[in-house]
Amino acid sequence: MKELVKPKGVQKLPLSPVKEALARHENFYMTTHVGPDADAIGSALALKIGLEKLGKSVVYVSRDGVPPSNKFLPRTDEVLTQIPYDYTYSCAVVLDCDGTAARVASDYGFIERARERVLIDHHRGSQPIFEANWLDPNKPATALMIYELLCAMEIEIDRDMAQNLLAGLSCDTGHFRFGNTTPEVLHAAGVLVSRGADAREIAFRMFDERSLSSTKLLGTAIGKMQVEHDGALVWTALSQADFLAVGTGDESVENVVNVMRNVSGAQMAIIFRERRDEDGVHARISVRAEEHLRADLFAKEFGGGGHAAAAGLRQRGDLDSIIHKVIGRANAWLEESHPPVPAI
Ligand SMILES: [Mn+2]
Repeated sequence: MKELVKPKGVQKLPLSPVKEALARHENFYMTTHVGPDADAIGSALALKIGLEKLGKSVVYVSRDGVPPSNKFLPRTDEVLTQIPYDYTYSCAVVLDCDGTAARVASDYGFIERARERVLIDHHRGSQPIFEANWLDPNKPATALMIYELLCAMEIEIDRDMAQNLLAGLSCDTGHFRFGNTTPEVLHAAGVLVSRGADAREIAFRMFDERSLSSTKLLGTAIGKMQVEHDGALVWTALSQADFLAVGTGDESVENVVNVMRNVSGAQMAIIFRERRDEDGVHARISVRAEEHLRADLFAKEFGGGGHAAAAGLRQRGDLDSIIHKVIGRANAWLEESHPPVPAI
């Protein structure tokens, strides 16, 4: 497979080798990326159900389990955190990640010892490292690739598969709001709804539902919001005391920064979350920005990373001095020009 590796790092490969590999084997070991989202889980469960319809056996292992907001998806009880000790398989299937040991939510030995390995992914930079690879960075979601694969394999999509695939499409397109909401995605979504997928339930469970304590925390965050740079920079900070006052952990504020990003005129939004652990105090910082502002490069200056529109970083020390440093840099950042987002 080595001759397929192009130096530029972006791969687009056809689906037929993957289709043929899936047809060749009867027993599969499947896994997805660490910290799985609905695209990973939905894609894996839909393909698992589809292969089982052909009489094949599939074990899907995700070491990190299923996040609470995705537990409503059908058949998530079939997601295992470890492989059953007596399970044997000939083919390993890795979905929605680059298939490297650092990214998969599985002991790598279980992938290495398969006779043949299959990789299906839409992330930029993924390389064809397995025997059969279908890589396409132009696809907005792995769920769209699985939908196309199931159609190509002429496997009927039932309600459980449809719900899992629609959740995957919804996850990676921000419920059909991001720029990657292509005609193909909307067409697939239409077919999936016609097979019984419930778009209302997916929108509510994955995007709108919020616990009472998290809703209170949103109020605190918005109440403390600061605006600088003629409204281009919006930021807020939540202290450990703010979290304790509403009784919630910091995982429930991920969407607060998106609310700030939606303020008219805001080009960059930043949230600081103070955490205390055995090593002392640190802040987790999330950045959202217009793509030309390269949130990823901003975060990188502080040892973080991410995407052009969404990135994160961590800083040790006292919250006020971290805010001073990061907001000071953000004000200057808005004045500077940045390298364009690399094209696919
Ligand atoms: Mn994905």
